Amino acid sequence: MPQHLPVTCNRDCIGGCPLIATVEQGRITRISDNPLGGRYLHGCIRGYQAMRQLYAPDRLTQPLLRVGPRGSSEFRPISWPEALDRVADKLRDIRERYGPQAVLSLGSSGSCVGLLHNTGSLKARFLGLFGGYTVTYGGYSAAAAGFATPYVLGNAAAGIDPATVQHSRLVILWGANVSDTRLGCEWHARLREAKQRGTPVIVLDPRRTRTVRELGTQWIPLLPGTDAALMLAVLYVLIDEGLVDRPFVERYAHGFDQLDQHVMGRDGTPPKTPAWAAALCGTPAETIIALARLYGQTRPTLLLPGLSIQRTVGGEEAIRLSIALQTATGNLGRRGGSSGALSLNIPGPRIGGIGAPTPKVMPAIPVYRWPDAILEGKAGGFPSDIRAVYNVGGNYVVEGADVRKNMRAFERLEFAVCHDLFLTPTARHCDIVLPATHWLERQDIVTAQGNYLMFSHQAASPLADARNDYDIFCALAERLGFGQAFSEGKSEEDWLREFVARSEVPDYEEFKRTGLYMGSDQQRVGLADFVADPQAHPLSTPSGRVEIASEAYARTGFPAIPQARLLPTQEDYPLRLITPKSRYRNHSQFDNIPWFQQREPQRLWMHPHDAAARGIADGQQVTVCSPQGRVRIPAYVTEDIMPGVVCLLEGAWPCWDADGVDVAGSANVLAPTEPTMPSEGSRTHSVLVQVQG
Ligand SMILES: Nc1nc2c(c(=O)[nH]1)N[C@H]1C(S)=C(S)[C@@H](COP(=O)(O)OP(=O)(O)OC[C@H]3O[C@@H](n4cnc5c(=O)[nH]c(N)nc54)[C@H](O)[C@@H]3O)O[C@H]1N2
Ligand SMILES: Nc1nc2c(c(=O)[nH]1)N[C@H]1C(S)=C(S)[C@@H](COP(=O)(O)OP(=O)(O)OC[C@H]3O[C@@H](n4cnc5c(=O)[nH]c(N)nc54)[C@H](O)[C@@H]3O)O[C@H]1N2
Ligand SMILES: [Mo]
Repeated sequence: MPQHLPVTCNRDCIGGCPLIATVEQGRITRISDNPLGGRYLHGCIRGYQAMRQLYAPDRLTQPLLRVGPRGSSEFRPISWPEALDRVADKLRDIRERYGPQAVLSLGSSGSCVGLLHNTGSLKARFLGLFGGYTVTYGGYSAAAAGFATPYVLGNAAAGIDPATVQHSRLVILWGANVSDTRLGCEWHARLREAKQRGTPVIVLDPRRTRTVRELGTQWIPLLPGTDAALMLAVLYVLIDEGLVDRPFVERYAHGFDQLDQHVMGRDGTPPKTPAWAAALCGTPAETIIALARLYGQTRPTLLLPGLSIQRTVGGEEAIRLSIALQTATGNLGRRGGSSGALSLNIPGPRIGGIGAPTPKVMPAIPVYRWPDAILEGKAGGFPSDIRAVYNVGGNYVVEGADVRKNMRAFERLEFAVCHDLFLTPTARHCDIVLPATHWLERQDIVTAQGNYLMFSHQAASPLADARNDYDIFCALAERLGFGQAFSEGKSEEDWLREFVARSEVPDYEEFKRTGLYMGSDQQRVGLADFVADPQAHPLSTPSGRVEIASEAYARTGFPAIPQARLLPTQEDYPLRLITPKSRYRNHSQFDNIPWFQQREPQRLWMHPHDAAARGIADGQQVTVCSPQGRVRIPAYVTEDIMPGVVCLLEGAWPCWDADGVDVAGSANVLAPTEPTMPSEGSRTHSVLVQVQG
């Protein structure tokens, strides 16, 4: 008899999905939607096909010790006791000689939505009890938004439940490609329904994406990194045509006048007219005017920014402006509207989790600059000199900007250890690689981008000698003398029961049986209480209101009001490269699995004008160059991308030819580690390149 077990991906698509694994004779034969998820909660290809990752022939089965140069695949298998002894000894030795801050913690997104099997919190717990470490801050995903948003909205939860789209009369997907990137398991079905209902869904993206085709009613192309300029021009039309909701602005916003002056050019800068923006964004002025009019005349409007618009140079300002737009149009805190902040910040049901202590020694570096921190250390202004890396749930040699620099940084280390399922390029740069289990091989509770929780059963036995990250850390903690503090003597099941005991979930067994717990309110709107009564529920900003102008932000050295900060192209590098997500990968995951790789071969998207100017034909091999490196791959000549922009989906594992050119199409070979400021965040959609046939 086949068994049907509720499971949920524990990976970084910003939210899990309720799924069912069918197990026949000890083998998972199918993964499909959990029917309790109803019409709206669906999985995607990476979940339905997760068996291909689970049963991949290149899964790591034993601990490995490096015997060749860093980056080579020369390892020899060693036993678990030997591997654990070596790691514990080396960590102890480094702590004694240099102090705990010499260990840099890397990775976390591998399994990042599980409450127990969480590559971020387990590592933080372990290294915290170890006595400290150098931590990274900011995150690759949303450093600029994470930095800028509190200046505007304080620490309020500003997201919305996806079900509130039912009430929207206009949807603007500003750089969000939910058909491929999901951002939670519900958006796709909710937006498809909105489109079917006749709600206009406008997508602003340099590419005609699957989202444009499946969910959109209009595609507005714009040059990457120019969102702030286009937003300013939308504001210009709103102000000029009297479409700003003045009573709303008076009541809820602080400093709108200053932005008004800037937009209208009364502060000595040019007016931010649609024609002004058209020249910068490559979007016709009439299109901007029509967008602004429709937006200004339609309530409620949902503006959903993608994370992409803030992984650009000046991305901080794009997010500040999207909040300003939703405030100016009176859509913030209203059902069917949104705050314009990244939608991700609305808490799910209350539940416990495995905590991590904050050690006394914990200097912090911006994650985007981790290779610089290793290479430059204190002499370069970083807070520590790093000698070792502990990597769990990350493949940062590939995912961090500037792959060559990342490799140089690893070469500088005395010691590097990682847990992973595969011998990734990062694992190849480590001294010891410990084989970790897949999420289908352990049970956990998984959080989501919505008011629900999922229980994920163990549906397969751990492969060969692979171990749970939790068990690996328990064994190491034991050797380092803090075993009891790490595990508290608890098993996996003990932890999960305890999390539920600290939750609003009424019945552990029932939750485990169904795999899904739905919070009672699925129509939550962040900031609704503030909008209902701003005196009783002020924001935690200095003014208690939405800070369109922020004096505190001005102290970071950037203007108090959001302004467009554009990256000019350079003569040698006239094309703008964007590096978005592939539908068939999670960052670098699945790139080693042929079934996924074949579905979307790495190609350089290029507009016919740019191709013709260089004598490039579709399918032809091209070389993409930046100051950081060179990539050689086939061109994909298509009108689905704007002229002046090229696109290489992120996540391919690099593969070098004899001249040091990457022939796999690994986007970060081309990206610099110079961050966007003041957040020091990633800017991997602001890369300048040249392309040659
Ligand atoms: N399939 C898949 N889904 C994922 C992930 C994955 O690896 N694979 N990763 C998850 C994670 S960790 C994150 S952080 C999110 C990331 O979510 P996002 O950052 O939103 O995803 P991206 O694919 O980088 O970009 C989304 C869209 O923005 C467009 N774009 C690029 N630059 C610009 C710009 O300057 N302006 C505008 N308007 N559009 C621009 C791209 O063409 C793309 O279609 O996705 C999550 N979902
Ligand atoms: N050019 C460019 N670069 C980018 C981005 C971009 O858009 N463009 N996106 C950025 C973003 S938003 C992010 S979040 C980062 C993500 O960067 P990474 O965190 O490096 O992402 P992954 O490639 O998914 O790496 C996760 C690793 O964890 C392993 N893993 C999975 N599950 C487990 C587990 O349970 N235990 C252990 N021990 N390991 C596990 C996987 O095999 C994989 O090697 O990349 C960033 N890099
Ligand atoms: Mo991310």
